[in-house]
Amino acid sequence: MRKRRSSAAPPLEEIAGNGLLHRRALLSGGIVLAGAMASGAAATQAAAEPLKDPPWSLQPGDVTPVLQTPSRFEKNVVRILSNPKGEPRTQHARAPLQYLDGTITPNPLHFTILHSGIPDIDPAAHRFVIHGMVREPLEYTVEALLRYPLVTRKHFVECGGNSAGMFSNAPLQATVQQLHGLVSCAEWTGIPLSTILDEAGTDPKATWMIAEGADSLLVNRSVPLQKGYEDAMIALYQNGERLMPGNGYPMRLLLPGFEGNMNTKFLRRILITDQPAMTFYETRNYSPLLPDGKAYRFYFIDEVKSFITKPSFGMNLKEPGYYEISGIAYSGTGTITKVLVSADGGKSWGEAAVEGPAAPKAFTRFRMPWRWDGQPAIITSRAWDDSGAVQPLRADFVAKRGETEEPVKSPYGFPNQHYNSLTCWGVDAKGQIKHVYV
Ligand SMILES: Nc1nc2c(c(=O)[nH]1)N[C@H]1C(S)=C(S)[C@@H](COP(=O)(O)O)O[C@H]1N2
Ligand SMILES: [Mo]
Repeated sequence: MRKRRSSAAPPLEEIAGNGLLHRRALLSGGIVLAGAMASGAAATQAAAEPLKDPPWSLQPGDVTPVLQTPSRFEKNVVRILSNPKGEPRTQHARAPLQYLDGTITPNPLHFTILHSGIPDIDPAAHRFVIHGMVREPLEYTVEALLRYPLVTRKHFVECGGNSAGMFSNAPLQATVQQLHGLVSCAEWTGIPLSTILDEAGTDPKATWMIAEGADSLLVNRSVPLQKGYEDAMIALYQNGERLMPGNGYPMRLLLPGFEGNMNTKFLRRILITDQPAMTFYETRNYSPLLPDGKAYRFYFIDEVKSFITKPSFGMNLKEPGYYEISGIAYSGTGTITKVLVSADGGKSWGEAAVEGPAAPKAFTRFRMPWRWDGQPAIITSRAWDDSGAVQPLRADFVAKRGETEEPVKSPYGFPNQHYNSLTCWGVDAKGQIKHVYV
């Protein structure tokens, strides 16, 4: 252990079982935490003559490309495809959330679900139409839309089928990416949909809008018109650049907090009506099942949820000592206000540091200092939002929503949807991490 340089440094106060430390330790500067680290886990003593020149310091580097890609040493930070051989069907690409930090998913790594591939849309030829119960049906080019006043907001998109493997009655030994990789968060820029609704003039009797994409299945969903006036957006930019082709280029509907499938990509039509359309994707694929055999008719909101990304399944703790537990929390009903972390499987909890300011309906990063003593531990997280919603414990969640024998392998969808209960990582005495239920 290194000697503390400051006697004024606050003590590493343990606030919950199995070595969870007060989040204050994260703010106290490196010194306190360095004191908590086992030697070798972090910095080591520098040699008297440090830094020999490695090969890359001895000659000029590569020529600058017009488009940057990540270092070749990060080549495992890629998405996992559900159709790696290019099978032509619904294609899922899962985001490697356990290798990312912060709250933004880089565009090449944003998850995608494509029910009929990525259409190669020429923005100059694309048209968007709003019609139905409106004063005046209107047609827009992309160029015209780009001249409207734009807004920028950070929001997550999550497939209703994300975390479907968590319905399995035995914990699947799988990574964060495999279990929870159908969610991502980006800074979206676009036109508030209310601007377009006002311009077309919706009929006071209208209550729904049917959004339709320009891909070959013409994927469509019914959305309450009220959402269009609240915070819906026609998104044109994703993290500062035009949308990725797989995320809806040249424009998509963004419905903050509503399940991914409703966020129509390649948006080409909004039909204003006074009833839902009962489309394929809202009657068959995205109707969560209940244990009594009934199903939710509409289940729009991705509810409050969190999971630990680091450390997690697939990573091992090298030795006892200091670790930062870190993860993401988000909620379709508001802004994350609190995340509790446990290292003893939920017997005791400590409040994590929440990186702020937290944005509504967006990823919020939480961090928790932890001193692992080398004994078995179970780490997990639980989130709260400003609407008062709290992430349900697994027993309560399963009682209400059920679990399945084995996750059903269906090319069409998921055994069930909208899992938002806890994820628990069991650390054994060797530092190996398993997925466990408590
Ligand atoms: N036109 C169209 N919109 C679509 C889809 C699609 O295949 N076509 N997939 C939907 C599904 S199932 C989800 S979960 C989200 C995923 O958004 P992302 O691919 O940008 O992450 O887009 C939705 N919008
Ligand atoms: Mo989805």
